[in-house]
Parts: sequence; structure tokens; C-alpha cells
Amino acid sequence: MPQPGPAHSWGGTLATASGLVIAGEDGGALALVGAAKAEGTAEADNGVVEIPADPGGALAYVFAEAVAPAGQITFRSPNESAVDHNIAIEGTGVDELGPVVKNGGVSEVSVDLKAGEYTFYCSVVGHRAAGMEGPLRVN
Ligand SMILES: [Cu+2]
Repeated sequence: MPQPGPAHSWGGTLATASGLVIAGEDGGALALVGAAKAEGTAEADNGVVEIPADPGGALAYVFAEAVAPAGQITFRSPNESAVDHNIAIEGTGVDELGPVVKNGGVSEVSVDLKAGEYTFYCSVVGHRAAGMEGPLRVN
């Protein structure tokens, strides 16, 4: 079936946009998951790290990992889909949950981070196990 949609459409054309990148990175089993997969690194910008949920409703974030400087950092996770998601941060003495949102809501949580290794994840039941998590490195 032809796929005339725009490049940013998440309706099934994603594989053509991301497939080649996966082969060169640490794709592992995630490369086989299907319609949506997280890739790339979310970086802090003025104290804010934005990690959107997959807009198509897959149990995935857009980014696979995140990096941030130590200090007060706000994590924002816009969720355009109709599936509940949030953003949560744990590790190095931190355990904070943002509100669960959907339909254009933004889950947000602000955390005082020290240098170390953390994990960002979705705390909705089953989502983390399905792959909604990634490493957060704080320098
Ligand atoms: Cu979720």
C-alpha cells in the first residue's frame, strides 16, 4: 500500500524513516517492536528536558535516553494520544512521579538532580515493562 503521508506521520511510515538508523546503533530487541520505537537522546534546554510520549499511542517515548546537568530539572512529557501516560524519575535517591495525562496533556515533574545515573519511565501499569523507560545520565 502506498504511503503518501508527510515524513512526520506516525501512521506506519515511521519504519522507513528510522530503520536505517537502528542498524547502526544499539537497537537490540527494540528494533523489532514495530510501529514506534524510542531513539535518540533528549537533552536539557534551560533546565527542561522534554520527552514526549509516542503521539500514535504506542507504549513508547519518542526518545530512548536523556542527559541533563545536575540541579533543578523539569521533565515534560506531552502526550497527544488517547492512551494514559506519565513521566517519572527514579534513581540516586530520587523517586518522583508526574501526573498521568492523555489527549494533549503534559505530564510534568521537577526534580533536584545530583550527578549520577537515573531512569525515566511511565508508571502506568504495564507500560514500563513494555519499554517505556530509558536511562537518564546527570553530569
Ligand atoms: Cu505509559
